[in-house]
Amino acid sequence: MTYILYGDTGSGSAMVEMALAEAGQAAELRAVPLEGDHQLRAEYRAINPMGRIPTLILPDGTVLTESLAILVTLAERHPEAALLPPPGSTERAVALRWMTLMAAEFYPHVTRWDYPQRFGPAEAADVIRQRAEEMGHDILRLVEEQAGLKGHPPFLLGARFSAADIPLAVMSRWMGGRKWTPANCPKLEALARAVAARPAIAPIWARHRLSPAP
Ligand SMILES: N[C@@H](CCC(=O)N[C@@H](CS)C(=O)NCC(=O)O)C(=O)O
Repeated sequence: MTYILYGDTGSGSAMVEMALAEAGQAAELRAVPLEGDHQLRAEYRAINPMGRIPTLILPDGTVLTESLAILVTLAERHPEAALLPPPGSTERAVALRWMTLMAAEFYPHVTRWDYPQRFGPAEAADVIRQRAEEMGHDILRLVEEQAGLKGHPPFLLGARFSAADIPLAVMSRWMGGRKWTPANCPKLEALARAVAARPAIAPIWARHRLSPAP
């Protein structure tokens, strides 16, 4: 059996596709269109009760949800790809810090931006959306200033690419980020461009329409 990945164009499943490609792993892609809320249908919720994508089915049939858990698991299962520095290393701790920030703090703002009606009355939707975008941008600014990015070399860990670069790059495109990030976070933008240019990732980046700026 191979990996099975549930996802949609432009969604968080792009990050998992990129990690799989960097690890040289094939995956069967199964579409769960967010347009029309297919992720909330009973047949998909039987797989991922949160009604979210991505979901990765491991070759042994285990259901894995949560993008952070998926990326770390792929790094652990394919050590030859060196998607993360070794357990116990300082570099791994740094990678996990910023991966967790993006998954635990940034991603929920994306939910508020995408689905403001879940968080308040219809007349509050614009305010909820705008605040989610501002708070997301605050996090990207924090990454720009505090994550030790140098611009050159471009990655979180310097010259060494890691799985931590994937959520930083992909999420920096969301919530208006295709325009906002190049204008406001040059080091994060350099990281995103370097991730987008990686041979294994470039076709996935293009297919998920992560650039150019709209
Ligand atoms: N905590 C989840 C969040 C996943 C998530 O919010 N995915 C979005 C797509 S990028 C989604 O499925 N949204 C649909 C919905 O909330 O109904 C993760 O890290 O994987």
